[in-house]
Amino acid sequence: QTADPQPRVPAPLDEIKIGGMGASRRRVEDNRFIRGKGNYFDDVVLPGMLHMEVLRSPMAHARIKSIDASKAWEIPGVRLVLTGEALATRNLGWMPTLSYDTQAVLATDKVRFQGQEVAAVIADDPYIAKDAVTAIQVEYEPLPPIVNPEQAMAPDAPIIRDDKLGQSDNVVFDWEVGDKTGTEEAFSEADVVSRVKLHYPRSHPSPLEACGAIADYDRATGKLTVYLTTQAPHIVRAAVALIAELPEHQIRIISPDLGGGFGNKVPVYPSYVVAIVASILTERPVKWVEDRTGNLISTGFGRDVYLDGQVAMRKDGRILAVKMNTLSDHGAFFGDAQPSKFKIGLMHSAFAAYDIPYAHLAARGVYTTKAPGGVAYRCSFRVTEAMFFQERMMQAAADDVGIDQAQFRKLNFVRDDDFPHRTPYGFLTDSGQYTKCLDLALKEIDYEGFLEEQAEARKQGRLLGIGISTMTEPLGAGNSREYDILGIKMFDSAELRVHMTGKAILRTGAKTQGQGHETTWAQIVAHELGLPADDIVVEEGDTDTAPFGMGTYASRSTPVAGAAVAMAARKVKAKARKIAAHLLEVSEEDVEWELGRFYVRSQPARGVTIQETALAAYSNMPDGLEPGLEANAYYDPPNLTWPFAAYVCTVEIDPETGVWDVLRFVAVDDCGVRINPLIVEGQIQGGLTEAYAMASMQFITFDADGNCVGSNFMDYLLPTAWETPGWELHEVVTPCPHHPIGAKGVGECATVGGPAAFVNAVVNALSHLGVRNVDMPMLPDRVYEALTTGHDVS
Ligand code: MCN
Ligand code: CUN
Repeated sequence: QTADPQPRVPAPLDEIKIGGMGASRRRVEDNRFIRGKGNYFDDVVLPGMLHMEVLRSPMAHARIKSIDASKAWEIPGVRLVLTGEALATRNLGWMPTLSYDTQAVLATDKVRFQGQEVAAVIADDPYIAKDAVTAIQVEYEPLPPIVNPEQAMAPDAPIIRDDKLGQSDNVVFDWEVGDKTGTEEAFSEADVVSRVKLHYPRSHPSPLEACGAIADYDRATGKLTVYLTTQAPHIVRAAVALIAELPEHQIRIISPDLGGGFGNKVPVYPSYVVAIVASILTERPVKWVEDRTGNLISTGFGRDVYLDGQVAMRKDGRILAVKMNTLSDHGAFFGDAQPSKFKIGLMHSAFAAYDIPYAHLAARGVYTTKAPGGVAYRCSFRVTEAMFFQERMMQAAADDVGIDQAQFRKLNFVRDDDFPHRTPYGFLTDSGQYTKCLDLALKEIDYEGFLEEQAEARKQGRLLGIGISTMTEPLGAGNSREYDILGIKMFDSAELRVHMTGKAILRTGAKTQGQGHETTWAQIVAHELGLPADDIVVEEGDTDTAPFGMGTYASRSTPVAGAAVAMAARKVKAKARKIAAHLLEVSEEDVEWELGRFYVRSQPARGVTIQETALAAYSNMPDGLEPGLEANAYYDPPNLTWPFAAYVCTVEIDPETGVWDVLRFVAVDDCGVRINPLIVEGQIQGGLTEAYAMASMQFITFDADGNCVGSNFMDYLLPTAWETPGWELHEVVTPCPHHPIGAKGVGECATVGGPAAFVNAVVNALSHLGVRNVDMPMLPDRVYEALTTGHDVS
């Protein structure tokens, strides 16, 4: 006879098994994507839907003398033809951009870039609409095109924005930041000054799904519903309310599954506005699907910035100061999507990883007759340019002062015990282990071994090179003291509702485009509450149901919305604890928590699961406590997050052709605590592939007439699995000190830090020939020119 068995204390939940923090959970959204069951906007078919096609300008710069649409009206099936003049009578000829400029919706006075929207036809089917736009006759009087900043600033340059009162040149802004006097003084005391001139070419995010909209205005209810390819649905709702003067509660923006965004789906494009107007006028749903060329020639591009940079050093290699002069080409309308306060985005985040006393940045932006947009392409508000320039300047400086490039970086890194650290341009970084990351990358690539191999190879006329790129970048805009877009502060939100059976729905103000939020947000809730991640459905992108948030770009989702998810879950947990105390008949102070379960401190076997508290929230709540188990959180982060990356790349160049091959690429990323390591690695692999694309093959150029070269995927190249090198990924974890779960953003790190590693490697392979720069994209003919002449190629 044995005594009654003691009630057994249940084994604690295994966080990884329930899909919590750190679980490499497979992406739940892929269940539908790989079965062809995604719900993209183009899959939406509404009864009575009409189709819109846009007429684009064939010229870069021309006065519009007349538009004759009579032939288009005559085509059977055409329901509406819209021109800028028709919009202007409704006060919709122009719209605001995200950078406090204006942009023509449909051109009236002039066209200002090739591909600009001039008119639109709405018809019964897309083919009629396409035919009908070609029947619109526009008489243009050509004006001189302006395809680079030099032309824009020439004294006799035509003024592109003659629509703007008081605009007497083509300058968009002159902006500066940093300590000019201190920087000048430091330069005067320097032993060595290193100088480079670089261009970061115009490139394009080119998501596989181009942009589009279905606008559906219901006259009976007054409600406007728009299915839209947007990364920021609430910003669009606010913009539509302001532009079209519609009441906000009558506007519903639905951003369905997106086939990639990469920044291309942040701006509000003219055709969106035209589709909305067309639906209001026809009282029918109107669908507009952008084609590939339209996407490449008219929507948000990336970069197009020239740099003249200098580094002042002591001869022992310590950097005393840096100077950056940037000249950026914004196209015809200043449409950068970026925080209001900063004219050239976060370019001044450069050199944040290095302990440098003084820095100064002078930035000038100019108008040209090229497409507007700017900042897009996995850039975090021009951090991509900042880090590229920084790491190219670092390599040139190391060479000029005669110190090994790895050693030179370590010499100037902010030390681990030096946080919080004020960067030379005034940001506050808070954590990092820079030397540890770089050392790991150097060890993995066998740095010393490669240098020996390189020296040996040079004797045989082979060209081997090694390039390093290290950087900390600001991700997760941002705290409302400094960050807003058009005055709206950049906080974000989450709303968590736990049903009575312990299943839950989570909504946030972010909007996934492929990053896997449906998977990772559920993991944060699983971590906080012990609910299995599979029991939590995540919904984003519908402004009628999602809490207000600023959307997904600048890798801000994890730093801001992800933090809101944790905070909402914590509020739910606090309420569940009260219910648990009631169920366990003890006071709240005596209730302890382990993952998924509350128990009585003195009697661990007496407990209730989170699911049991959920049921009680609807069936057995304590007196005086509101029923239900849900919470929302608006999160205003105290600071940006500062992930770090050390990328090391080795290449071999074929001296006969200039073709360069990546031998190895080692990436060490520190993005703090990783919610889902599998997704993080996917983000880094994708980002490195885009970095490789820009370094090797991508650029949007213009001929002397302003024609866009790169308007299709024959000219604008996307790397396939065939060209793409293999990536060797490693990690270091320095938790973010202020984020509720210690995570930092990661979505853009590899695209931001990657390009310089490739260029530094190619330049390093040619350095003994006297080459100090080859501008991107490093096409074989450019590399060949550099290696045969020993000159820089830009
Ligand atoms: N994550 C994680 N642990 C961390 C950080 C992030 O598990 N410490 C996960 C997140 O939960 C999320 C993903 O990694 O599932 C990316 O998170 P984050 O760094 O917060 O970036 P965002 O979600 O805000 O995504 C934006 C970023 C940007 S700005 C561009 S551009 C870009 C990018 O993401 N566009 C993409 N990656 C993309 N990936 C795909 N597939 N498609 C795009 O359009
Ligand atoms: Cu700038 S590309 Mo991402 O920030 O959407």
